[in-house]
Amino acid sequence: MNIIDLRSDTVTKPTPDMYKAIAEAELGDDVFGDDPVTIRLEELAAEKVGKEAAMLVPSGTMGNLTAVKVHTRAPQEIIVEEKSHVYNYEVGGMSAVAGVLPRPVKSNKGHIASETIQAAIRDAANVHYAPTSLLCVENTHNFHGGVYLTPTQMSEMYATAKARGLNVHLDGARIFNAAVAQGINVREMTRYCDSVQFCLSKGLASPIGSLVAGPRGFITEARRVRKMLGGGMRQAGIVAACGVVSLTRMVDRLAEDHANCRWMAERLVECSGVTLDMATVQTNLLFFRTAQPAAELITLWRSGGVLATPVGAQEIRFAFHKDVSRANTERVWEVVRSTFE
Ligand code: TLP
Repeated sequence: MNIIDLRSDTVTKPTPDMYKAIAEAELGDDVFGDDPVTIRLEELAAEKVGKEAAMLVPSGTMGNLTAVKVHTRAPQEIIVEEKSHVYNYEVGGMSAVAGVLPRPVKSNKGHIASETIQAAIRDAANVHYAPTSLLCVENTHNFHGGVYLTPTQMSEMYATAKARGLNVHLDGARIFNAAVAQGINVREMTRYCDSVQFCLSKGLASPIGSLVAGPRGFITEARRVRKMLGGGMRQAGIVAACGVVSLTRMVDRLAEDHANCRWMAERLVECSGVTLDMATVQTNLLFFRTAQPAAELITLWRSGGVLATPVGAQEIRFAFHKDVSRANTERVWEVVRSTFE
């Protein structure tokens, strides 16, 4: 049986172009700084997000942790959104490795109000406090349903943070989904952050890899932190070759994932026993609540060849990506609808 895997957009397999690029990659040693394809990818990435420099890391988690460590000095506080990936799904690395204390705050689907940021800042003048030095934002916001932040929302948060002397790190794991969904250039959002992490290994279909981008001095320091974390890769061109394909040929295609996601949402929302907020259906992630236990449904669907992830006792996420075609989406609907009838 052909398995349709909606567990995550991280499951995508490399494209034929990627295998070809791997085979043709001229390799060096990236810790010595002489791997040509990695250099090319980093330059391309920096240019795409409008920053001075960029650095390849093995994962989004390492990218976020590296950025947090470079931006902060222990013991400081950093403001994080309460449902953010960096706060909930990165094993507390920011505390274990960077020695910082996260201060989680509420938001409107990832958009943190100016007053909320102001109220969360711990002033260095108070001897009791670990002073705040960084604001982390996430775009698209995974656990708010894959919703995007607009340039206006990003600029508001950035202005508030900068006025109080904070830096802003953007977890832009899916920032290209945010750009494609809004029909804008990714730079219209990344200009409102000091550093950004984005993933090659999600909708952009690379097997491995993320980039951290920011000012040149920031990236120089980030290279030291990456080495400390064990993320200095040698013939990294094997990975970077795929990344170049991701950035040059895989971005516009994300619109297909968004369309498949919407197609499915429009049908699921009509099912009795499903609660789904259509306003959150903006990119490739589809979250919905179910009357039945999520684990039961997921087991049933697995026997029909459909894999999905529970995100709560009665909540499920479907992630659409390049290995889920419209025909696959239709088959998922056939499998899923039968369990709701
Ligand atoms: N997200 C994964 C899981 O870890 C939940 C997924 O399937 O969505 N930031 C955001 C917003 C993410 O969604 C993820 C991965 C990361 C960072 C971390 O990236 P990796 O998995 O490369 O460390």
